[in-house]
Amino acid sequence: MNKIYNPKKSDWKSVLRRPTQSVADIEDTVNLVFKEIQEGRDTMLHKYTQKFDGVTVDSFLVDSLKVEEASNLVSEELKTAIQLAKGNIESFHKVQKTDRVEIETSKGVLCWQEKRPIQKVGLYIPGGTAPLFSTILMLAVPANIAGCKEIVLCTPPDSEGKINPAILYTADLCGVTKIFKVGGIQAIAGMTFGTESIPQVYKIFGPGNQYVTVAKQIATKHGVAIDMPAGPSELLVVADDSANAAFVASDLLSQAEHGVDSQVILVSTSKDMIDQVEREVEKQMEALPRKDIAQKAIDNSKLIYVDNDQVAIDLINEYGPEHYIICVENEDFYVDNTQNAGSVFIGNYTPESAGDYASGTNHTLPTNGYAKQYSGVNLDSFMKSMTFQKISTEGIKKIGNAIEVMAEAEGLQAHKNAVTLRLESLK
Ligand code: HSO
Ligand code: ZN
Repeated sequence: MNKIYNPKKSDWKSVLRRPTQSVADIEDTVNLVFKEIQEGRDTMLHKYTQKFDGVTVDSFLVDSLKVEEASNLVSEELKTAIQLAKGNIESFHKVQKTDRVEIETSKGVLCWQEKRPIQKVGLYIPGGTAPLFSTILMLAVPANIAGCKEIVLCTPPDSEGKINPAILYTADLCGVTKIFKVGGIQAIAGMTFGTESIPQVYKIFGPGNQYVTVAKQIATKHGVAIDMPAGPSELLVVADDSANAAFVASDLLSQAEHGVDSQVILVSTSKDMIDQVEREVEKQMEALPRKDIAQKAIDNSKLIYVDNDQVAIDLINEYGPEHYIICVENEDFYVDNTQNAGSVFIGNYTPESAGDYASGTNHTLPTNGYAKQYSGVNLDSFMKSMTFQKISTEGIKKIGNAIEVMAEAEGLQAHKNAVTLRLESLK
């Protein structure tokens, strides 16, 4: 781990730099796959599933019988755990519902705003080294609460053409309407354009590798919205002597095991805590099945000592972590002054894993510093705000002249006429 003591402000940028990924060469591949799938639809989905996943599937749509079978392959213990998590995620996302807001801006001019669901959404769940069925809870549960009509899920088949039973079980439990056995760029392209099998959607959610990430960006050029620009997982912990070094180390490792490009950072006003955490990380690492992955991420990680809380909070706000754990005596200072973070975990008994799985908050969060301007996925991500207005004769008399004068000044006579005709009809 890299220890850095009192970095100069002018060095913060380089100290906090994330592992970079190059997208230039990926973009050409993605554009080609998009073009072919737009034209060749299912035929091209088959071609790319063979090419990238090395399997042939007879049908992309997973039939309901297979989904039922999968349920028998998931242990009761895991089902109970998933149900507990679902309940908490449901509760937290239900309270995010808002009432319509309404005001009579001028006498007879009634304006209101309310949220309506995005009708068709697509969820992408990666395959690979860890089957992240927990992400289905984070996406399908709020999609359902929002009232999305079509909730499509795409996930890649394994080398035998199968999907992990926990993914199928969770998707079914959370009200996914259709599950498709297709992954990578081809899945994103399929949901962007629609094929014979896959419906076209209006917004695509979910994490993925670099190819999926670039594909989602390309999808936006074809009129599809996406949840947010995604990147490797990140965790920043701020800890002082009141923290438990073993707990802190376990949290850092929990994110490090996601991928070799994960980034974990400890910020501390205690040199002793930094040394203790470093020793604990080394100790706990040994027993991890995903040690090889975690070790690479830990090699890039940083332990940063700063003199005082104010410098610490400035540095943290400059970084804008995806996940942020606060284990300090002066907890309120950090909580109140945090400006940029995806999700905040407070106190010695609030591991990030809680938010990853079961406390109720969403784990689909802005990475790469995007916490400065993006929110994590929440109920609103599945809705759009619409405005409505109704103007009475009294109302148009009240604001009509202002509209006429402004339209005239912009040189837009037809706009003015739309009001003038009405005002004259009322004389
Ligand atoms: N920490 C990940 C989510 C996750 N962790 C899923 C475990 N499973 C990104 O927020
Ligand atoms: Zn995680």
